[in-house]
Amino acid sequence: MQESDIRERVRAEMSPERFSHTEGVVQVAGELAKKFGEDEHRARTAAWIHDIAREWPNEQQQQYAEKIEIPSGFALIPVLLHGPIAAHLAAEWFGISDQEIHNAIRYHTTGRIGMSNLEMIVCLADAIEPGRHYPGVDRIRELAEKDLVRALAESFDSTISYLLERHQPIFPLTVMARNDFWDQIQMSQSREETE
Ligand code: DGI
Ligand code: FE
Ligand code: FE
Repeated sequence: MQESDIRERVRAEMSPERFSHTEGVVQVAGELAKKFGEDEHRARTAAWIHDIAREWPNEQQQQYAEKIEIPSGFALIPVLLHGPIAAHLAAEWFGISDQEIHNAIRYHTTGRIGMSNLEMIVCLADAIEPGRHYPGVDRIRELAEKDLVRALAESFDSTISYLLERHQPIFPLTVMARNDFWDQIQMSQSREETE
C-alpha cells in the first residue's frame, strides 16, 4: 500500500488538528531516521498510523481492545489503549506485518525498556513535532539533533512531571522506560570516564 493511501485513511479517522499533528510527526520521524541511520519509510509509516485510533470514542477503543492483545496493565489507563489498537490496525487495515513498525506504534505513548532506534524515533518525533508547545520542548528539540537517548530521557521526565503535577496515574512502564534511558546515559558517561 502506498504512503498516500495510508495518509488518506488516517485523515478520515481524525480531526484536522490531530491530522496536522500527525503530519508533523511524520516529517520529524523521517528526519530523525535519516540522521540516525534508520529506514525513513518505516519511520514515516509508523508515524502516519501512530494516533489513528486516538479520537475514537472510549467505548469503541475498549471494545476493540477486548478483541486484541493488549500489553499488561494498558487497559487501566484508557489513554494508553490507542497505541496497541493502532499497531493492530496497521496489520488489519494496511497489511503491514513488520513487527518493528508495530512496536513503534504500540509503545509510542509509554515507551518500554530496551526500545529499538525506530521505536525511539517515533516516540521522540511525537513529543517534538513543530505543533508541540510545552515547557522545555526546545531543549528536547536541541538534544534530538545529536542524542536520541538523552532527548527521550528528558522527554519522559517532562511527561512524568506533567502527570505528577496533575495527580494523574503514571503507568509503571513509562517510569521503567525513563529509568532505562537515564541508566544508559550513566553507563556511557562512566565508560567515557574510564577511557
Ligand atoms: O497521542 P498524543 O497526544 O499525540 O501523545 P501520546 O500518545 O504520547 O500521549 C497521550 C496522552 O497520554 C498524553 O496526554 C500524555 C498521556 N500519558 C503518557 N504516559 C502516561 C500518560 N497518561 C497517564 N495517565 N499515564 C502515563 O504513564
Ligand atoms: Fe498518541
Ligand atoms: Fe501523537
